[in-house]
Amino acid sequence: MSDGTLDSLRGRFCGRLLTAPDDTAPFLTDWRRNFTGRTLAVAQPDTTADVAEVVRWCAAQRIPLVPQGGNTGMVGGAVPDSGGHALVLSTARLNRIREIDPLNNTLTAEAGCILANVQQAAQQADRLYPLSLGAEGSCTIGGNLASNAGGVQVLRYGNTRELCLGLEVVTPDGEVWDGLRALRKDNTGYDLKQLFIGAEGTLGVITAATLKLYPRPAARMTALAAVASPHAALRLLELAQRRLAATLTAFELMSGACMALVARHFPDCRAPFEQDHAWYVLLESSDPHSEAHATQAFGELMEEAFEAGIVADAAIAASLAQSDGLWRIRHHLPEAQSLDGGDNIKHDISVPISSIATFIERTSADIVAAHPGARVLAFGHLGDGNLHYNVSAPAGMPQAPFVQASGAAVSALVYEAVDRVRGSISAEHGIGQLKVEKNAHYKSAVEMALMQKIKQALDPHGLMNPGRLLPGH
Ligand code: FAD
Ligand code: 2HG
Ligand code: ZN
Repeated sequence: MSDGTLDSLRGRFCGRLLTAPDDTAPFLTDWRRNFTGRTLAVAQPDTTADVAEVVRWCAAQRIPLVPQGGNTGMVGGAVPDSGGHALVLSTARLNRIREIDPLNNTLTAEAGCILANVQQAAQQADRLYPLSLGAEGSCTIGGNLASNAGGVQVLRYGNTRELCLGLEVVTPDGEVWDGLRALRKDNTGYDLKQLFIGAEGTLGVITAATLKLYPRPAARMTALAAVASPHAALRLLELAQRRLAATLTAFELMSGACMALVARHFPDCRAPFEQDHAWYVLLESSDPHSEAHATQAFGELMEEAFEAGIVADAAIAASLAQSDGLWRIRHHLPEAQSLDGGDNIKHDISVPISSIATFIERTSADIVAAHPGARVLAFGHLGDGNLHYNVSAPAGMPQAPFVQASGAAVSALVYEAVDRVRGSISAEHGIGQLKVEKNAHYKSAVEMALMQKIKQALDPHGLMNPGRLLPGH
């Protein structure tokens, strides 16, 4: 591609166009440092009209386009391949909150808005935008939607898919679809927004979204509970759901090995218990009534859990600061893993909640038998049946040679176990470039063919994030 051709783009849109290697470098490697690509340029449009201009230019020149938000994705979906022919479209400058309607409980934000800023804007309007995850200080609304992000409150509020009422999208031929409806009921045909949510940028560029807001809870209760096993954690989940009903907003599982790993790399993030335990649950309720009501309901739950022998020890946060302290342990887990000798073998899986405990028991035994010394780091969103079932190199060994030698065999073992219980090989992180083959292997031929037909209909030239999500594009 000659500079002259890029100049034709430069002259037509008002955003920023980065071409110097130092400027484009941060956009070319993913968060886990597994994938590094090359690019023609990074375009940072300011408006939806400018996004459309870039997409039309790419369509005319047959140039592949890779949408990128905060680049915090776990599957390499937001970085280009090594060919250097693709243009990266960064949404960083599409960062305006267009409207908040407290009575309708909706907020309309542009795709590049950082999730934490949207949460804050909702809070300033005395509302809650409930999507919450460890990367919320860097990830964007567009990236959340394109990957249908989950996070720690899915149990109560659903995935990003359930939090979206309307979308604005630039289609692969550069048309703008204004689907920014703020309606909770709309039965007028195919629900097109759902096609773009979770499509990982393969069907178009999301430029704005109308999101659901909720009343802010009157009180929040957080506790860290020590339990003997995942079976005990499931008993606690059942009890918590019975006692707290819809006020139970988070239920996270962490193994003792995970807790020790975080404490090793972040010494101020440790469980407030005198002794170590095999498993931990971080649970939270969000009560609509009052502090007193929340304290009583939560206290009674923990009392029953102790009396039934489900919980061995527990720390209930007495202040917002203590609650944040408990969450800090949980949210430092992804970083602690990468500080532990490099990126490990990750499996973001979901299985029926009822089979989780047996799954962990059997699969961990199989892994250790086949790969002596391998360290299973199991944690995740137990209330959603979503485990981060990660496997690290034996203690003292760097991750890279272990992943290279054993990664494929370990993953095959895990995914076969997932498949046996009709689980999913990607619960919330998506497919990106990491799991394209695995996804095609485990999905039925009929399902893959339907997805290919949709891709072909919307993006016949295969220019939108090619090689991601679907094979052969
Ligand atoms: P990016 O990484 O930039 O992009 C992700 C995908 O979306 C790519 O395929 C990209 O091409 C596409 N895309 C981005 N913007 C657009 C757009 N405007 N239009 C079309 N396509 C677009 N995920 C969870 O689900 N739950 C978690 O609990 C969770 N925790 C995390 C914790 C940490 C510390 C980190 C680093 C990541 C975590 N993630 C989690 C992974 C990640 O999915 C989320 O961080 C987030 O949803 C990605 O948003 P992003 O803006 O960074 O997207
Ligand atoms: C989380 O829940 C993220 O913290 C990342 O989804 C999980 O590091 C991981 O595997
Ligand atoms: Zn997660």
